[in-house]
Amino acid sequence: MKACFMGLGYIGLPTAIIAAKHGIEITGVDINLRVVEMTNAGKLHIIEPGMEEMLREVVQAGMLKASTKPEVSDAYFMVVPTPFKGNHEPDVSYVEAATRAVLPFLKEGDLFVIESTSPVGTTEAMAKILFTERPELEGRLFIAYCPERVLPGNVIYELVHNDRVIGGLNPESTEKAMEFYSQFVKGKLHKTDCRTAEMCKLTENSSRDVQIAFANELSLICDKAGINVWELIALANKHPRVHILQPGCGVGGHCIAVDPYFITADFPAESKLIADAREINNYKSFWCAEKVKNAMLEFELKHHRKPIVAMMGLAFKPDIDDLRESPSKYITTKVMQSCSNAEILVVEPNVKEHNVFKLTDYREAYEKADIVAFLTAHTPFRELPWREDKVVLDFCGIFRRNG
Ligand code: SAJ
Repeated sequence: MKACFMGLGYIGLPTAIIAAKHGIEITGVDINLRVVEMTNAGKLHIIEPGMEEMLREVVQAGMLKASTKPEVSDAYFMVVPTPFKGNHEPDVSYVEAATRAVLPFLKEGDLFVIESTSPVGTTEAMAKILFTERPELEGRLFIAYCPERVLPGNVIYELVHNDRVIGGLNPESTEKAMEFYSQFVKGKLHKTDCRTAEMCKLTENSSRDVQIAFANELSLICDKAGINVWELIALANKHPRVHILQPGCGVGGHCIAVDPYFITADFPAESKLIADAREINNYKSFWCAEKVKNAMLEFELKHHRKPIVAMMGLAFKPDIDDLRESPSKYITTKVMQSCSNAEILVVEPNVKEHNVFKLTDYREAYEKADIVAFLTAHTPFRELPWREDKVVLDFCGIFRRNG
């Protein structure tokens, strides 16, 4: 069987690699030439533990090749980004472009699957495009939506072991997509229709966003009330039916900070809680930036000199190199913009070089700084000793003390 993966990003590439390892001949398509060249050279352009060896194996075995153009296959997978526009309206133009790119290659009996997170109705909309452009294929293609659920950093395990929801345009399409995924997914495959599958993905990430917003709201309350929020949550979670998540410096990434808008944009009157959670999580980043700026002012008043500040972490969550939609990056930028003459040391141990930020080693920055703001809870930061002589703003619970 041949399959074509449109998009070799954080999800498309690992899925293509795992499918190739299970005997499916893969063409991986990306518009970025560097990604194509690196993939063909067996080099992973993302950080994902264990994935590079697997990539090398499937490339050497001739089971995966990357290209900037699709090839005739039996199944086509749209795994491209779905960002939002300035007004938080979802932007499905990449899904549409990928759909149009595979259009000329489609033949009777082919499977067409969208994995990209998409607003409700996208699969039907893409089916309409396919059948308008290729009317002879109407009723002769299998079209389905199957969202991914993997957690970056644990992709090899989760791609295979997580349950998947598969929603076809019709029951025959669902069955055909189930057949494909059953080749490499060990988790359960759950059948539904495409609208429910689309909404299911948005629901999963909105649910997490709402729960994190609750933790972040608690952190704001505790800061005012003089209560250690980490201790509070640990104690409340001793209740058998309470499972509060951890506060942080906001919610980042390209999923949880984005997907809820796909619901609020289409159903604004009905999604008040989801919209509020987004606002709370965004506000938390603003609040953290203000905290750092205030600490800098206080330091200057007390010591009659400008402080050296360490901004610890740029990635959107611990132990990854992904800076997309990162609250830490937003906070660092805000602080640098409003305190342009202060010495600000930017730390991100998972990135070697950055085109905007000059990066400093985390130990050196911690040693040198008067004010240390922990933004991302990277594991190496946890080895650092607590220092009474510094102002430590522990936004992500490195020492489990309030910032
Ligand atoms: N965060 C907190 N407190 C927490 C947990 C997370 O502040 O207790 C923050 C993180 O620091 C990060 C953000 O939330 O900034 C998102 O991180 P995450 O680990 O919750 O999720 P992602 O974005 O890496 O992956 C999510 C996952 N979805 C759910 O857990 C419901 C993953 O399973 C999805 O596949 C992925 O989105 C996706 O691609 O949609």
